[in-house]
Amino acid sequence: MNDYFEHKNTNTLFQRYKGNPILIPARWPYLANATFNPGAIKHHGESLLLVRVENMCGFSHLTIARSKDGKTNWQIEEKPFLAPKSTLEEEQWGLEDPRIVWLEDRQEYAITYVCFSKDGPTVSLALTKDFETVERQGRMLPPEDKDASLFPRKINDRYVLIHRPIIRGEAHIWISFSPDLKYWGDHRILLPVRPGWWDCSKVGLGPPPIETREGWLIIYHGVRTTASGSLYRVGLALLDLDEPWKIIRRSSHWVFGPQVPYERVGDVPGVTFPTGIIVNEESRELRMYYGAADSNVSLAIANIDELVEYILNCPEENQ
Ligand code: BMA
Repeated sequence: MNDYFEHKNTNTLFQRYKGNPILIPARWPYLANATFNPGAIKHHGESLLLVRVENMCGFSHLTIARSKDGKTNWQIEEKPFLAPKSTLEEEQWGLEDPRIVWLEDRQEYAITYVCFSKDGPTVSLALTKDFETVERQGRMLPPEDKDASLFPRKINDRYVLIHRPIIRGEAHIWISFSPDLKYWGDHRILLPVRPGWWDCSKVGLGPPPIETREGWLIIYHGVRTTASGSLYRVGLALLDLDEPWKIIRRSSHWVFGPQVPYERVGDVPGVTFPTGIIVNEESRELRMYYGAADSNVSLAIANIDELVEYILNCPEENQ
């Protein structure tokens, strides 16, 4: 707690793209109330976003948008890629907030997304090789669970999942392990909420973990409930490469949060909710795609080495 007056300005780590918001419901090819919280991945040289689209019944589905430069000229598909199936109990109230990783060992993409129904939110897994056909694998863990992503590779021969169950009303980030993507165990709390801090009410993983030489870089959202609603801001953590349940550092400051009108005005004001990243290994540019105010998709850009340097300089005791 000795860095209340830290001098480095954390507000400059991410730069908002000048053309924000990049995707809005008014430009959708079909009627939509909100377009937000997208999964992101490079596919055939293009940036692919799997966007959460809320329809006018208040239920969400997931639709693909592609762009050559990742910023402009988004080609939005006319039909959802993943829409709730009437025969699946867990999908009755819609599909939300996908995260995407490329699983090298299986040569396919894994999409973890939230299924909503009267049972509460749960995380389901779908696999695709081409973003044309998709195979649902069902629920990964019981409700209530959200904000989940696989790591992009096995660690010590096990798949690893970060997720956010709510247990006894507490919303901490957990980590779990599986030999086969089906049976999960070795569950433990990874990043707890910090009473009193900006991330005191809830925390949840943002985009998938990013492998760096120094550790797995984690971008997460932290929530504080205020008199006029919830504020969703963004923090960083760094996990040990081989033992990812060990936290090397956790930022004491938030590094990104609602500031500009398209983040402060919308269906849920005061929300910045990152769910997708695309990293350019050569230029070191990290593009963070996020939902703003539960209404639009926006983009913020950082340098990955600067993020790692920043987190390594955060004091150890804030874990
Ligand atoms: C969370 C999720 C997100 C949403 C956020 C802010 O609980 O449901 O989909 O963006 O709340 O409303």
